[in-house]
Amino acid sequence: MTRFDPTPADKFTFGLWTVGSVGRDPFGEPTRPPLDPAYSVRKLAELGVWGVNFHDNDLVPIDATAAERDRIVRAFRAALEETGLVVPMATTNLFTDPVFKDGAFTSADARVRAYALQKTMRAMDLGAELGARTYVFWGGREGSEVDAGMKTVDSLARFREALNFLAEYSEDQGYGYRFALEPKPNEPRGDLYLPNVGAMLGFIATLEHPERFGVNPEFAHETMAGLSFPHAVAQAIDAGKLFHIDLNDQKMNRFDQDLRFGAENPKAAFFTVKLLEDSGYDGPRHFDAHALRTEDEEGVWAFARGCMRTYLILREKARQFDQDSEIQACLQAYHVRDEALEAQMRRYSPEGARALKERAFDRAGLGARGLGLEQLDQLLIDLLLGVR
Ligand code: GCO
Ligand code: MN
Ligand code: MN
Repeated sequence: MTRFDPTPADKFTFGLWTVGSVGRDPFGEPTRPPLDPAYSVRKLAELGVWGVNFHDNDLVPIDATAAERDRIVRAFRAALEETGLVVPMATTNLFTDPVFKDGAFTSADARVRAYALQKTMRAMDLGAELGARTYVFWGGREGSEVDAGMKTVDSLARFREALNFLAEYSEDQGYGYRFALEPKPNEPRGDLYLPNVGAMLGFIATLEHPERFGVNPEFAHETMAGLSFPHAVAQAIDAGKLFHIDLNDQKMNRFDQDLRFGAENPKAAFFTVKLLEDSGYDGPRHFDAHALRTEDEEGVWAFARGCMRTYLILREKARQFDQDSEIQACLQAYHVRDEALEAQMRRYSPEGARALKERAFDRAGLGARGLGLEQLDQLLIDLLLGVR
C-alpha cells in the first residue's frame, strides 16, 4: 500500500453508471459489455472506494416486475453487506426514456410531469431502502431546443412545485433526505434551465424549504460553460450549500466529456481539492466520470484508480502548499491586513462611514504596488510539477 492508495476514510464514491459506462456515444455503439451492479460493488471495494451511487434504473430496469426488483435489490444489498460499501446518494433517471424527451418536471404535458413525480417517489423509496441520505436532481431533459412552446417561465414554476412536493414526500416518509440540485448549461437539451451553480442557488432561495436544498456542482458542467469550477464551488461553500460534488474533468466549451479527475486541468483540480479539504466539507468525493471509449474493463479500473490517486496526490500537494515557507511568505505579503480599517468596514456605523470618507489614501502608491502573484503562481507550478 502506498500513500496514494485510497481507503474508505477518504470517502470516495462512484456511480454505477460511471464505471458501468459501456462507451456508447452519439456516433458509436458500446465498446464494452455492461457490468453487473453487484460485481461493480465488489470491484470498487477492492480498490478502496467508500460508497456507490445509482439512478433507479442503473439498478432496477424501468420495466422490471416487483419480483425482479426484489431479487435485484437483494443481490445488490448482499454485495454491500459483504464489502461494507455504503450508498450515500441516490437519484432518478428522468432522461433516458422517450417519455421524458421534452422534460420531466417541466414537461408541457401534465401526465408526463405526474409520471416523473411517481418515478421519483419510487426511486426515493429505493434509495432510502439502501441507506441514501442525499438525493440528487439533475434535470437532464429540463430545457428546450426551441422556445416557441412558450413554457420558459412556467417551467421554473413547475420545477419548483415538483421539488416542494418531493421534499414533503421525503419528510412524510421519514427519509430526511438532503437534496442536491445539479446544474448543467446544455446537453442533452440545446439549453438546460438553471444552467450553472449561481442560477441554481438563486432558485433554491425560492423553494418552500430552502434549508433542505443545496447544490451538486460538477467540474465538467461549469467548464462547458466557460466558467471557473473552483469559483462555483467557493460560492456553494460560502452559501452553506455544498451538499454533494461531481468530480471529473473537461476541456472548455465542448460536449460533456466526463474525463478522469485531474486529467485535463490539474491546476483547477488542485484548487478544487484544496477548497474541499480546507472548507471542512465532509460529504462524498464523488466521481461522475467514465473511462474513455477506447478502454476495456481493465481500462475502467485504471480510470477509477486514477481519479482517486490524483485526488490524493493533490490533497498532499495542498498540505505542502500550506507548509511551504516561501509560498506562505508570498501569501502573507499579498494579503495586507489592517485591523483598524477592517473593523470600520466590517459593519456600518455612522462614525466609521465618516472616518472612511475623510481618510486620505495613497491611491497612486496602492496602484503601483506589485502583488507578487507571478512568483507565487510559479511556486505553485513548481509544486504541482514535482520539483519543490
Ligand atoms: C450528466 C450528469 C449526470 C448526473 C447524474 C446524477 O451530465 O449526465 O452529470 O451524470 O450527475 O444523472 O444525477
Ligand atoms: Mn455531467
Ligand atoms: Mn453529474
